[in-house]
Amino acid sequence: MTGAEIPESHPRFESLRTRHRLEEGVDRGITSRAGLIAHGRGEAFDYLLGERTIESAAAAERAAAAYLLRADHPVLSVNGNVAALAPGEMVELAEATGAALEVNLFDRTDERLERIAAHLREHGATEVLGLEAGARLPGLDHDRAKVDADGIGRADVVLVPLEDGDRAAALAEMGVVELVVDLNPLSRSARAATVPIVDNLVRAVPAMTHYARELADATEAELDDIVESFDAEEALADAERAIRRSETER
Ligand code: PTJ
Repeated sequence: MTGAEIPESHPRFESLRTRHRLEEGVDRGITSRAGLIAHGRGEAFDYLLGERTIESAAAAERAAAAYLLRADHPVLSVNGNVAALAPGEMVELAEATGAALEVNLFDRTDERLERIAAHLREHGATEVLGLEAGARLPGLDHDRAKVDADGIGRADVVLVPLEDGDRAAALAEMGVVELVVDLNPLSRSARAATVPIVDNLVRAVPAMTHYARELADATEAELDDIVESFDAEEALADAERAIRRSETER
């Protein structure tokens, strides 16, 4: 059965459709093959969470939106999985928060960078950073350290969905506010984050856009309140409890 043929009545319709988007991403040279493996890991956690946004994740999404709205130079980082799963949704979040979009790859090739940038433009992006990687994250070897000097290189707040642990730690050490979407609450990325969002990217990005629009007219003081009342450790502990207690029968 191909993705196009999955009937909507199928009990695992959403999950299968999401998988199919990643397969297409690999076929189009956007997603790496390792991205499929990473997705499988994410799926397992999502299954245990009941494939829903738990309350603490919704609070994290609202805090992330507030951080993005308060920022001077917010950047949304896009890798091969994000580009396949939520290209239009990332463009909408960028518009709702005034953030820049930067393609930033773990497994960096010029071909994939360009394909992802073109894919984002097809989904409405006007400017895509990351092709000129004039800055480096300290303490990382090889190409994984490369970032855009006008993007992550000078950002004060960065959204990094599905990031690898080393780079998440390097960004955290630079003092950047890091908003991490990762279904694994035990991952080093989630633990390095200022705001760990333990939710599926396909739910988390539209949710952040929703909160950003809702908070568009909020005062600085209101945004500060939201940011200050968010507790990252508690959010991680809550997600871990929800996964361990999982009683979902499917
Ligand atoms: O496109 P590239 O080259 O930048 O590579 C991207 C991947 C994702 C392959 C790369 O960053 C990688 O290897 O990541 P990891 O170290 O496997 O981490 C991915 C994390 O994302 C894991 O903790 C997964 O549980 C989680 N994850 C996978 N799919 C989703 C997810 N979290 C949220 N939503 C998802 N859909």
